[in-house]
Amino acid sequence: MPYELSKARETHEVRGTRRSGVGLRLAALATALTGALAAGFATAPQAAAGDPNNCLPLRFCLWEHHNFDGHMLASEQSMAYVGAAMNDKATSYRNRTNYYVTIYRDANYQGGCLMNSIPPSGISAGVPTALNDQISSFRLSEWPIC
Ligand SMILES: [Ca+2]
Repeated sequence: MPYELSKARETHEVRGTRRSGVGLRLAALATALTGALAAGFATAPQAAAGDPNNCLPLRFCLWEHHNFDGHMLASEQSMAYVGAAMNDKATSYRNRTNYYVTIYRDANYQGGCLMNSIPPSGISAGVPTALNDQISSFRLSEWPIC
């Protein structure tokens, strides 16, 4: 395919203003491909799923699935409720804040700590089974709470 496209381009250049039917069709195809790629990049969170660097500096991030995949939630502050899209779904996390992050089983920091407070730079591609799909709230603090 790359060969045919470049060949069509050469033909176009040689013929000047005249374009062959094949050249037009290839040009249309190239345009369609470019559009498809642009659309792919427009939905970057999906296209780049699985990359822990989707979590930007100074944020604590939760992902729906193992290996930083699926829906991602990012926050620079405590959340008394992670929201319906992430409630009881988080499986991997990354802490890029400068704070400890304590994760709780229930909303409003209730239900007990699910594990020791996560230190700055803490990261997990998959929490232990007992913690999986449990997190409902998390709190940032200067010192570990649990
Ligand atoms: Ca929960």
